[in-house]
Parts: sequence; C-alpha cells; structure tokens
Amino acid sequence: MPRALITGITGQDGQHLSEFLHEKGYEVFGLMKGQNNPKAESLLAEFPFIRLVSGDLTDFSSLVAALRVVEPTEVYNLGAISFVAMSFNQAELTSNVTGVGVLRMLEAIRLVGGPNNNPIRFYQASSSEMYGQVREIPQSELTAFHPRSPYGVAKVFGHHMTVNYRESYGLHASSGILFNHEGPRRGYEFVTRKISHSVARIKLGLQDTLLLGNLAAKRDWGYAGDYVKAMWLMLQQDQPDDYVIATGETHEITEFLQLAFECAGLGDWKKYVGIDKQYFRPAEVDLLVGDASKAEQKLGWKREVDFPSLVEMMVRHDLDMEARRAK
Ligand code: NAP
Ligand code: G4F
Repeated sequence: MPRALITGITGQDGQHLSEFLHEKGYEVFGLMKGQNNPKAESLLAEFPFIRLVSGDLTDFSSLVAALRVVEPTEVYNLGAISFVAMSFNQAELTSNVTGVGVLRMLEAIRLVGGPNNNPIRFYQASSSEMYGQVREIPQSELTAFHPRSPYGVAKVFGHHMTVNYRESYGLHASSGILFNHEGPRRGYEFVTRKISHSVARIKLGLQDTLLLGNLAAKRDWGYAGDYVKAMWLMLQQDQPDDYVIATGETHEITEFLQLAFECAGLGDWKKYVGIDKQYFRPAEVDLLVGDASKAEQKLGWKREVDFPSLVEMMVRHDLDMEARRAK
C-alpha cells in the first residue's frame, strides 16, 4: 500500500490532498507542528483516517524522525508560511519555514532514503508568486522569476533546491508551480475567502461593510480540489519534472466581488466595499496568468471547475455555514 507523508496537513491543500489520496487507497500521514496544535482535533474529526506525526519544517531532526517512523513512498511538502502579506512582517520566519524548510526535507529524504531501497518521491509546493513582476504573459515553466515578497523569494529558493537535488542526487523530486487555488477550505485571510465569508455575513445581517486593499490585482484562480490531483499525477511519472498548474484565465478582484455579491442577491458590490490602506503591500504582484499546456499534455491534467462556479461554490458554502451558526 502506498504511504504518503504530507506537511501542511491542516492547510487547505493538505485537507484536499489527504481526501484524494485516501480515496486512492493510500495510508495518509500528516506532519503536525506544536505541542498541542488546536487544529489536530477538528482535522481528525473530519478525516479520521489521517495519522499524525510530530514535526516542524524548522527542525531537521524531527523531519528525519518522521521519515523513519512513517517510511513514506511519497512526501508532499505543502507546509509553509503561505500568507504573502505576513511574509513582509515576518521575513526571517518565512525564509526559514517556506525556504530553508524545503532544503531540510530534501536533505532528510536524501539521508533516510525510502523503504526497501525504493527512493521516496518528493513534491514541492512551488508558487506563481515566484513570477512576481512578470517577465512574460502567460507564465510557463520557462518564464524567469522576479519575486516581489519575502514569501516569493523563499519559494524561489525552495524551487531551485528541489531542481538541484534532482540533478545532483537523482532524487525523484518534482516542483508544481501552482497558481492561486481556492475553495471553501481556504483560510479566511486570503482575499477570495475574505470576500465570500463577508458576503455571507452581510447577507445575514451580521456585518455591514467589507474593507479591502488593492482591487486592481489580477489572479489566475482555480479550485483547490482540481489542483491536488496534479500534485499526485506529478509523482506518478517515471521522470520527475516541473509543471505549471493554472486555468489560463485571469480576473480582477472586482470581478470576484461582482459575482460574489450577485450570487447572494445583494446587487452592486460598491455599496458595501471600502478601501483600507492597511491591506496594501509594500510591493504588489499585479497580474498572474499561467500556461499549463505542459501539464495538460504530459500529465493529462485539466481543471474542472471554472471561475463563476468557484465563486458560487464559496459563497454558497459560507452562506450555509453562517446560517447554521446563527441558529
Ligand atoms: P495554508 O492553508 O496556509 O497551509 C499551510 C500549512 O503549513 C498549514 O498546515 C501550517 O500548519 C503548515 N506550517 C506552517 N508552518 C509550519 C512549520 N514550521 N512546519 C510545518 N508545517 C508548517 O496553505 P495552502 O493554501 O494549503 O497551500 C499549501 C502549499 O502550497 C503552501 O506551501 C503554499 O505556499 C503553496 N501554494 C499555495 C497556493 C494557493 O493558492 N493555495 C498557490 C501556490 C502555492 P498550522 O496550521 O499548524 O500552522
Ligand atoms: O488572496 P491573496 O492574499 O493571495 P496571493 O497574495 O495571491 O497569494 C496566494 O497565492 C499564491 C499563488 O500565487 C500563493 F503562493 C500564496 O501562498 C497564496 O496562497 O491576495 C490576492 C490579491 C493580492 O494582490 C492582494 O494585494 O488580493 C489583493 N488584496 C486586496 N485586498 C487582498 C486584500 N488580499 C488579502 N489577503 N486581503 C485583502 O483585504
């Protein structure tokens, strides 16, 4: 039976990937940080099949110990400080977890090896944030990086380390350059979930306004459930490689706002949305749009959920959730 060790198990993608791998017959292990992580209980309540092992991406020996206990056939490194805004305020922590954490895991895999002398296959959660101030449109695996945040810089480090360990030691290490992906499990700090959640609360009379930052940014937004399939497909290939995973469409935040407010029957979003300087970033990524043709051709991957369906899925989920809470 294949065994997966997932770092970032409590995050959006960790949850989707656990569910997906479990359905495929995997034994699923998750790396859990902290001495009494409050997220453990709710995670196990929803996904009772997950087995937790203690460890932290900033602690090398804990990663070695986790690999020895689990003996995984595949490692998915999703753990990170992933909130770009926070990375400006905690640049050193972000570099340590999101950047050097990748090196620690690669080195641990190289030293521990895999069960029965089978090499462990490794997935690195790289990001479209690495393109930052984009050099070409759309962005592909060959586009040069110009990161615009400590988070983006850390992801570039992790990406290059993954490529380097593949080339230097022959590790089956693949890097997925994933564009923004969202859904009802998205953290409330990210703009799409902040909007869908606020729309639900405004509709139910629990909130009056929604304060946001730069509304002119454009993102290539897909559904997280579609994107974790691509992670798995990368590790099933004979040869490791790097792949862009994206929808190929870009939308302004105002388009997300328009669809979300309409979906809840609230009409014009401008009546409810205000601008607050605190949500602007020292440097912005203005536009992202990915070219996933390599993944489509080589992995047979294709997104299933389109942009309007994604917005609707998130708003309907949050309307139901807030209505249940209000009872
Ligand atoms: P997320 O919801 O923010 O989850 C991040 C996870 O990392 C959490 O489980 C968190 O654990 C864990 N973590 C934080 N610090 C850690 C540490 N020191 N050691 C071990 N684990 C730690 O992120 P996501 O949206 O699921 O994204 C998954 C990965 O894909 C991340 O690496 C992210 O940077 C990358 N990515 C995401 C997107 C996207 O649009 N979602 C796009 C491209 C790349 P706690 O909950 O215990 O803090
Ligand atoms: O939702 P965001 O915080 O996502 P961002 O910065 O694009 O990063 C996400 O996607 C990356 C992939 O490209 C991941 F690697 C990363 O881990 C994360 O998952 O912000 C999206 C846009 C930004 O331009 C931001 O300035 O929305 C703008 N924005 C405007 N008002 C806001 C807000 N973002 C947030 N979070 N909150 C606001 O109030």
